[in-house]
Amino acid sequence: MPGDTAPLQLHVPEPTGRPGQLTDFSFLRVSAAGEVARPAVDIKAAHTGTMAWKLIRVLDDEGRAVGPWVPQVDVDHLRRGLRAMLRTRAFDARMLIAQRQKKISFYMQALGEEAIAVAHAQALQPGDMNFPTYRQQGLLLARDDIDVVELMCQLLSNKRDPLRGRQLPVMYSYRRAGFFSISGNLATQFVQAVGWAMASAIRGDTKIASGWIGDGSTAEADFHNGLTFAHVYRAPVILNVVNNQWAISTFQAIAGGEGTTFAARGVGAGIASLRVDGNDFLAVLAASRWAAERARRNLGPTLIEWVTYRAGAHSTADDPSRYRPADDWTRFPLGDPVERLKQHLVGLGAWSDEEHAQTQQALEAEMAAALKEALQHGSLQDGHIPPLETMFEGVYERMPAHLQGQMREAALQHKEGG
Ligand SMILES: Cc1ncc(C[n+]2csc(CCOP(=O)(O)OP(=O)(O)O)c2C)c(N)n1
Ligand SMILES: [Mg+2]
Repeated sequence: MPGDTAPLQLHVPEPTGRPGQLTDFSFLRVSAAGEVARPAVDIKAAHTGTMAWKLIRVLDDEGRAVGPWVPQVDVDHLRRGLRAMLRTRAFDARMLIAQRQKKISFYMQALGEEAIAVAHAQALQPGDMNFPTYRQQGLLLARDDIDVVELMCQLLSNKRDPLRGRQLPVMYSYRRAGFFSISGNLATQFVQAVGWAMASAIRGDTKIASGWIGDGSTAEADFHNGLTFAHVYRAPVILNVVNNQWAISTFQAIAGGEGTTFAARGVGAGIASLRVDGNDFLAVLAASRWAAERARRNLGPTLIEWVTYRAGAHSTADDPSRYRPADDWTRFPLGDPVERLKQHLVGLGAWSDEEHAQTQQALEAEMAAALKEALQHGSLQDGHIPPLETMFEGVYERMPAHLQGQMREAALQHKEGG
């Protein structure tokens, strides 16, 4: 062995900021608004290689919409989008308080990431199916036909919980809203979305699927398996990677975002891929529409890396001040999606500070009233939960004998236990 060879060593990526040390965000590789070309939807996957390293942005620092990705959208549509983002934020804020008051056991916010789900929802059509994670509540809160009282009853696991306490809080299920039951097993969303999309094509249907995954969860094998099937069969699916920089306390570089981008993973798998400013409502809308059109026209899957920042804690069981600067979000170069769309609409003369404040107030009142109503149906605290039998029901059309036996035994023990 030559004497001058240094011992081997591994590289362990570290975040560029830690508590007490400001983050260097230059790793984000931010492009200027309007800089990235908008290719035809039938572009070959391999030709999206350079785009996967850039960042598609529409809104500039003054809130003007610039460049080839400016979507055709009327102002009312954008006003609805802003309101839906504020609604999502108000819902989250109220539920966070409810958890701190011990009314619900657990909660997860989407703070700072609202534009992604809300604008994406606007790009899909009735009958399309999302396979979301726990941070896409914006897909539901963007809709007028989803009752927030019912969402709260799910969080409370009470008598009006439509899922009868059989899912963790936040793991909603709304087939009619194109919102597949949330799976706690992360990355399964990708294989399920691709499979659903393939089934839609096999049936000769016109519906497309949209799968969701976080930066951290791309390290799961399901991510790669999903990509292979999507590529090979040109499945009509949108593959969303929400890169919010963190997977609980783990920085995105640990999942492989340091030497390459998550969008570049898609190109490597033969899938047309975009890297998009996820805090730019107009860019999210435009890129989502582009991907949806590709899927609908049998041009195949699109992977989109949405670059954003998880502004809040991972969940109510997490304390991010232990592993990142407390004010990190306020220094994030892509800003706050609500403030950016607001600035754009104010610039168009279609929104104002007064309307903003009034909307916020009205939404806070809506959430407070909804929680009051939801609590009337009970909570974990007062024991007004679905009956024990519901734990065993709903799996088989006719309950097998062994489950009937277990159900009787559980009922007996429950009675004896008081
Ligand atoms: C297969 C699997 N492994 C681990 C977990 C535990 N877990 C829950 S959330 C989470 C972090 C996920 O981070 P990311 O994918 O970046 O999504 P984010 O929470 O940032 O939205 C982990 C490891 C899980 N739910 N499923
Ligand atoms: Mg993450």
